[in-house]
Amino acid sequence: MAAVVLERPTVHVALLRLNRPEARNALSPELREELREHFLALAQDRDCRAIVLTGDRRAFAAGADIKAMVATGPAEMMARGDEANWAAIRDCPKPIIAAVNGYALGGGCELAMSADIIVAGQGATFGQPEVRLGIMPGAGGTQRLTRAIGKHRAMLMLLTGASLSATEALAAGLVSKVVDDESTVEEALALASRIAAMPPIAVAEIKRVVLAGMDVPLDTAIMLERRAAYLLFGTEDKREAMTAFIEKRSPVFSGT
Ligand code: DAK
Repeated sequence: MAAVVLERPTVHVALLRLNRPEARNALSPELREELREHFLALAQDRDCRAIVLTGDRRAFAAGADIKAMVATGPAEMMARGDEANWAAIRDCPKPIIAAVNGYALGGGCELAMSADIIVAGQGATFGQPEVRLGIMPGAGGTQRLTRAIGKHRAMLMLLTGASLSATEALAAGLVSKVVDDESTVEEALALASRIAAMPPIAVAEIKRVVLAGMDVPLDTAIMLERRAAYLLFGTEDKREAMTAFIEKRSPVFSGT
């Protein structure tokens, strides 16, 4: 049985479901490789314009698979090449929406934070409990959490393993919105469809500039923004969108 299931629920939208419910969707090495393969393929798939990533009602993902790490030393961890699995998600140019129900812990929280938008069900729980296992986040958690919610709240979570409820995560700026548990995937798919209906080159450039701009000085980030903004004036979709506005009709985007 596949550890990650790909569905195409609506036009231009891909839905990836983590499928290890018996292990709270713990991120086994096999699951992470499957995720990498899906993200690499969807990155190249011109028919895919937005990706929703979800788990099940009990868990988005309860972290890296502890049973697959208990006897593992640093050399073997490095040799597993997990970095390439995370890089495929990090470098995916398509917008990614995490639809989180239940536990998003450890690597599961890091996976959610790798998304561009996080829709959380009311019962969702976010945390980085690695310290309790004598380890620490290794897939961006110390950095993405700190950037998302600030040093002092991040330290509280990282040093104690304390988790946040969905409402607390929203107040802290860790998630984009909170909805009823029953509506999480539906809401994420609706958002994905809205984004998929936008001009794809503009969407890709916005994502690229927001992410690249977070890691460089403000002046450099603003220069990146300006260059990308000029570039969009050369697209067919810009011409179509502005012409459609003036002609009072709906635009039809070609992705060029
Ligand atoms: N790994 C393996 N199995 C897990 C698991 C996990 N993270 N989480 C749950 N399971 C399994 C349980 O062992 C149990 O299996 P059986 O006993 O039925 O065989 C089954 O899922 C159901 O779990 P529970 O009975 O515990 O279910 P509950 O609903 O009562 O509790 C829970 C759910 C999520 C609160 C609890 O299972 C739990 O606390 N899980 C562990 C959460 C955790 O500590 N997560 C952090 C893992 S460490 C790195 C990159 C990344 C990482 C590290 C390094 N590098 C690149 C170096 C990341 C590390 C982590 O994420």
